[in-house]
Amino acid sequence: MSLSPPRPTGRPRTRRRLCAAVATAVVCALTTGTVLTAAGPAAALVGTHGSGHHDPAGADAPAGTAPRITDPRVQAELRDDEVAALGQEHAEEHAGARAAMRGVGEYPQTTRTNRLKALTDSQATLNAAFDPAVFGAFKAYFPSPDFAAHIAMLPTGKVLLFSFERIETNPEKEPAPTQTIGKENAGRAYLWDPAKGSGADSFTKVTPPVIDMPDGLGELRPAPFFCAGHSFLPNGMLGVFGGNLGGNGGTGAKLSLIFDPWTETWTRNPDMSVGRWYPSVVTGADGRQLIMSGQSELGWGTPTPVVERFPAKSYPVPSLKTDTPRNTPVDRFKADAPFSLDYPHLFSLRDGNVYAFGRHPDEQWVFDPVNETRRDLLARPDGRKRGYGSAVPLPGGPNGPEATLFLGGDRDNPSTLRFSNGNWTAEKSRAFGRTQDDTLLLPNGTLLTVNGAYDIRDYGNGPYNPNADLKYRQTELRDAQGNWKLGPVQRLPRGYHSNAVVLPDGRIMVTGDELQQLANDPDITDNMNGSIEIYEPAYLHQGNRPSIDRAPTTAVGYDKNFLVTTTTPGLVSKAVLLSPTTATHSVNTSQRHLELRVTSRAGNRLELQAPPDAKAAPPGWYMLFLLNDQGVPSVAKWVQLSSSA
Ligand SMILES: [Cu+2]
Repeated sequence: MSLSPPRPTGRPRTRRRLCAAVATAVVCALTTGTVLTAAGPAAALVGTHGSGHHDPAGADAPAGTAPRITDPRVQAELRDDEVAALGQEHAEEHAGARAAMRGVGEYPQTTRTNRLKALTDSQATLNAAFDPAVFGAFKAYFPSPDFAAHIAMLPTGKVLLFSFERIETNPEKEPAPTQTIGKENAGRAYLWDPAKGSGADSFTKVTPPVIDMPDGLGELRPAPFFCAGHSFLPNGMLGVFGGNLGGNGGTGAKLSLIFDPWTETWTRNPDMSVGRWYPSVVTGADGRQLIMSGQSELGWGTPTPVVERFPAKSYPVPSLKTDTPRNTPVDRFKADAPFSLDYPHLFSLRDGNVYAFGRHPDEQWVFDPVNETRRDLLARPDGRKRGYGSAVPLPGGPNGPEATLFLGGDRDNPSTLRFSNGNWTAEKSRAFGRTQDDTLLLPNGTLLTVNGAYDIRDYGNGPYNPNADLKYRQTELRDAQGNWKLGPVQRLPRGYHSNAVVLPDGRIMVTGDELQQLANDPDITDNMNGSIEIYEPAYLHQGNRPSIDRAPTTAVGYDKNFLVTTTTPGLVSKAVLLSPTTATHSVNTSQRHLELRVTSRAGNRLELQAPPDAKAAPPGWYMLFLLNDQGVPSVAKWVQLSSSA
């Protein structure tokens, strides 16, 4: 499929603005302090067009007389309709930009095959030095039908993967239809069922609603919900907000969608009031979702300060599996969230407030969801803007998390910072700075960092060069005392649009990054566009696991005691609730780890105490693990916490 450039609709507002829109087609998103240039020698043809993508006004767009085109690649891109609408010179500029975006020519299958073999071999060599009982081990690697720019661990045990239809197969070009207007700007989604193994039949397509988009073209396509934000509702459904309207460097869609894991279907609700491309969504103690930030329907450079809430306050919170929100709108939250940078980290912490940590150091706020107010927090003391990178609420015992750890997002700085009790403190650094990383909270309370890169579409050797500095493949492990150590390497380097989740059996699923998946696809002509790798933490290599045999099958109320049974009572010393997570772009608002009080035990029966209230643990589905005294977890049972139980 060919790359669709922005289509001029009528007169451009200004020439420079339209040029900038074309130039920014080489990136799907914009980060701080980076200059991306279009890939390949053709970039020279467009001067500074490919850089300065932070400035949607295109202040550095070339002016004056363009040279006559002699390059056949550029001539091939010249479009009669653009010549007619824009004039020869300007149309040539656009043609040059498109030629640059098309990269340096074919990317042969043999290169893909050889690359994957080289990565497979080097992974095996490097990982031979890591004892699985200490560092864990990468086990499986298999094809997936989706790129998985977005991921959600569902309470059915299946994993929802969603992204977009690619517009390119050459990993030296931009594969996402961010700049595409019309039906090729389309979403797609799949379920992976780990219970069915890892073959093609373990995946099911779950196409989002086929809709028209307000882009003036009237072309139906599966909803372009990529670059949206999401979190879970109390009944296990996933609320997805925003997406890609197309063009102008990242233009927000107003979409409001629900994925129902019980019926495996999508529902579209009335639109939000603003478009959002790169918003963040968090579920609060009241079971409602707060939706913040995102570039508006006007395009990149217009992050919306408007905060919206789903369901609107006058609509019920869905808590039963059958409570599918339909015709359910958002409403406007009273306080604004004027983030200048998108995809902030949001967490609902122990006091029931929503903490909103912007990527700009001065944009740190706390929201009171009851009074709908905003208050300033201390600025982040590193004083630096951060790119996309991970942040995790730290385990805080039975009362839920109070502190948050900030890790990635700064390619030059490996320091980590903790926010707790209103103050920032330094914690131990990781081995090197990385962005686009994902850090997961494991059942035993330790942290695992996977994925990462130098920058967006940059693995250390320049933009759109899939040949990575292989250090970014290395995992990093943080013990309960806060010490980091480097761990085994994953097969693919995975940066921008990478993802990972903890599976209920305690394994880790790693996926995402369409550029690397295209660069290493063993067969680019089949429908398996992506890949999944499975990492087994050290706790799966440390002897017998506890079992959990029975857990409540009806919702558990807050502060209530409940029974579980185990056939291995001698192996059980702790019980932990771990939330299933949903993530994208290194933003994971749903992570949460609560150790439960064991109130009594007799034989095979343990009585556990549920978290005290919804502030400690928002209503919803959790994975309940039993752990031995070394932190080896059982396979989890799914438990629902409910305010009405
Ligand atoms: Cu993106």
